[in-house]
Amino acid sequence: MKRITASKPPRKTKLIALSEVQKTKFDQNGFLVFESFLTENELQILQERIDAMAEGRVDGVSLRMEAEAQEGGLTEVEQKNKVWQIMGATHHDEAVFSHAANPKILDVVEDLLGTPDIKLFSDQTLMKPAFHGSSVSWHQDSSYWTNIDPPDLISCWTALDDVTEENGCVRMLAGSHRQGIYPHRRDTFLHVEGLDVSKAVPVVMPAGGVSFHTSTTVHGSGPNRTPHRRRGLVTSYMRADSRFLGDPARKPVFPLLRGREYPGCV
Ligand SMILES: O=C(O)CCC(=O)C(=O)O
Repeated sequence: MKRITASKPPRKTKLIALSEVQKTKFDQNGFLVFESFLTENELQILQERIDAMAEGRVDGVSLRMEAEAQEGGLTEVEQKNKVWQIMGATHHDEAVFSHAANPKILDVVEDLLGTPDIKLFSDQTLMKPAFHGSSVSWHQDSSYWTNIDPPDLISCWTALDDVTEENGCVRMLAGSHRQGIYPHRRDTFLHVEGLDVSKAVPVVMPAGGVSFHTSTTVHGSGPNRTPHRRRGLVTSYMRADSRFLGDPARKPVFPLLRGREYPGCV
C-alpha cells in the first residue's frame, strides 16, 4: 500500500473560527452543519477520485458492495453504482488525503476538539446505490472505536451528492452525546438499544456541504429510494494526546495533521 504522509505547512491564521453560537449549538446537539463548505473545484476532484476507486481504477482499495450485489443481484448495474463502502481512501489517493487535511476542516475540528494537535483516525466513503442503498443502523461511532481514549473523536461527513431525506441522508439524535455510550446490539452492524430516535434530525444539504458530529452522537441513515446515488465521505479525527488502548504492536500509524505528537499516545 502506498503510504501518504502529511507534509505539515507552517501554521497560518485560521480560515474558519467557530462563533460562540456555533460552539454552543455543537455542545447542545452533538453535531453542526455547514450547508456550503467546499469549493466547486474541491468537490469535483473528490467526486472524480472516489469514482475512480469505485470503478476499480485505483490499486489496493478495498470495496464493499451493496448487500443485493453481494447476493448476486444488480447484474445490470455498472460497478461504481454497486459499491456501498470504500474504506481508507486517504491511504491510496493524495487528493482524498488532502481533503482530510483541508485547513478549513481542521480549523473546525480544532475548535470542536479544543486542541490544535490533531490526528487522522480513519476515513470511509458510504455510497448508497440508486434505489438499493441500504440503511445504516442507529449507532454511536465510539461503540466501534473502543481502542481510542478519550472517546470523543470528531467526524466530518462531506456530501459528494445532494443529500435528501429520500436518498438516505444521515439523521442525528440531538443531545444523545451527553450520556456516554449506550448498549448496542450486534446484528450485521451495531445497533443502539433503548432509545427513542423518532425525533432525530435529517441532515439535508447540497453536494459540497459538510456536517461534523462527535463519536458519541447517535446517528443512522435510511435507504436510498431515488434513481441517483448518494455518496458521503467521512473523515474522522482525534486529539494527538489520545491513548491507544489496543495491542501497541498493532497500533496503526495515525497521520499527524496539525500540531504536535505526544510520547506514548496515538
Ligand atoms: O453515511 C451514512 O449513511 C452513515 C454515516 C455514518 O455512520 C458516520 O458518518 O459515522
